[in-house]
Amino acid sequence: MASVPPLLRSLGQRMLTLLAGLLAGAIAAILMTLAMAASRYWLGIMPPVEAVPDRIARMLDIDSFFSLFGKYGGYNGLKKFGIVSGLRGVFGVGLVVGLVYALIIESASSRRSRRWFFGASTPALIFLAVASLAAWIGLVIFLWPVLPANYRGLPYSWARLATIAALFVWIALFSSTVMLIYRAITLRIFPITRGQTADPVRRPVSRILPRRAFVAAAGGAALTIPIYRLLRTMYNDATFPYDGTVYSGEDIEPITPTDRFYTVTKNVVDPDVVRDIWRLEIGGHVDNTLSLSFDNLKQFEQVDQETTLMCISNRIGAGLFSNANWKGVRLRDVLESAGIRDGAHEAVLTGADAYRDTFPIEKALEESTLLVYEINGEPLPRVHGYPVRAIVPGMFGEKNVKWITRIDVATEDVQGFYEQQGWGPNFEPYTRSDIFDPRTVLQGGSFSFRQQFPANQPVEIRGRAFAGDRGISSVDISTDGGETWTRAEIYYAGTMLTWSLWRYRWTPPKPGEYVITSRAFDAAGEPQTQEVGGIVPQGASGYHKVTMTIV
Ligand SMILES: Nc1nc2c(c(=O)[nH]1)N[C@H]1C(S)=C(S)[C@@H](COP(=O)(O)O)O[C@H]1N2
Ligand SMILES: [Mo]
Repeated sequence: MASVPPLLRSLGQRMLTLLAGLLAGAIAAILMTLAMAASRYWLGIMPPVEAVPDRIARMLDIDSFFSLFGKYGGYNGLKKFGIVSGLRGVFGVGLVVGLVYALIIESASSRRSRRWFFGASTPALIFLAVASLAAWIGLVIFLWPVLPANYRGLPYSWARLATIAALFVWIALFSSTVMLIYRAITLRIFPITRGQTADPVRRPVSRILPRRAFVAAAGGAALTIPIYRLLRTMYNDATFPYDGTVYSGEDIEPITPTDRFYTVTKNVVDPDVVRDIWRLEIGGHVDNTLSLSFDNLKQFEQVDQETTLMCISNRIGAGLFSNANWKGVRLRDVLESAGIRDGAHEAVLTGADAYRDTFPIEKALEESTLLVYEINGEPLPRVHGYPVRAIVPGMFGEKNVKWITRIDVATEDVQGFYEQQGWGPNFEPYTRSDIFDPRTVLQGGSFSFRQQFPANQPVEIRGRAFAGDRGISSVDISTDGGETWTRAEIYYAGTMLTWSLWRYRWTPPKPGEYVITSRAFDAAGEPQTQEVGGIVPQGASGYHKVTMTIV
């Protein structure tokens, strides 16, 4: 040891203090992650790990959104990627802050400065305070639109404050942990150097305490266990298994059984709303802002209404598409009790997940636009928006905001979650029809029936037809790819707001390939367009053409 030159020795010490900084930063990041996971799990507060990807998703245009789908394995893959990047980000920030903290505290100016709590020098304290404040303010600004999220259904006005407060607590916890751990694992000594007598000011240097560092590292490692368990529980509760559930198959019924109703959600873990703390706030351009409890809401006249919902991403022949009986109250009655002021332009609906969508005030005042709490005679299940969701007939599923917590009346154009990406501007589905029975398969971009059929034996072809809130008057079927048409039988008419189900019995004359297709007419007699359009940006159009092989 004696032969190690003093310069090298102090360099070695220097490296060790940087390691101490990294360790302090890592432990602080782990503790903050635990605090975030616990807040999300028990209090429903959305941590930046989840909020930043959610915020970014709203800023992407449709093309980037879909190319990310392709890159990360669909919506679910992208959601996972978002969370994993968030967790990595937190850890990365932790390491950087810890390192910078160590550098500052071991700098010449720190060595001359006074020490405050946790052994932090003035420059180190200023660094942490400025970095924390900047992070807090920066996050509040960047995340502003998603701050009202609260996955336990804390009322909208409180939810934003709760998130802002939680951000403060998480960041403060992180910063104080960096200080505390760094202090705990290092020892300040006042080395006696040669020439001491020439310099009366004795400046401290830090030396790492290996045993304490080891204990701290072990403690940090141990904290990953509860984090893992919380993340595991939330993973099991996540939307991955059911997001994108379709209602397809040859057994489609007029009313979709609740547990088979199609599902789409932007969330990694859906809201799990506590109904007793939940409120529906009405605000914006109204005479009186309201905060309605579930019981308050039920005081309005109750309505039962069958309505079909369909996602804008539902390709022709696909199943993001279902029909149910809903019970609730009219949005109009609720808005009128708040008093809509002159100049109202749009209704802006927000959910407990800070999902937002909008539609014209005229639509909000329509008789059939509802706030519902029952589906098919049972309370709304969690995945479909418990305790209350919007039903907006004639517009794509996007507008039917689930877990609704707030409605604002706006005087200018406000953009919804998907509208911001560039979907729309028209959110009314094209009239469409498709064949579900016999079962079809999509291969290389074209549909065919899964099985072959014998000649001269009748086969029953069934399908559905939908025209938003324009109703279906009739459906034609063609067995020659659209050359000639025959009227199909509508065996379930539904209402103006629902799909109709149709069937046609056909006896194929001789072996060969036939292209079966259908075209629906809305109640006004307008035919379905045959112009093929993709789902972007206003929903799909065109005929569902299915090849039938007769043997
Ligand atoms: N709060 C909230 N509401 C939402 C969504 C969401 O992610 N969050 N997704 C929308 C989309 S894209 C569709 S298609 C429908 C799906 O409703 P469902 O899952 O009950 O079928 O909900 C809409 N409402
Ligand atoms: Mo959707």
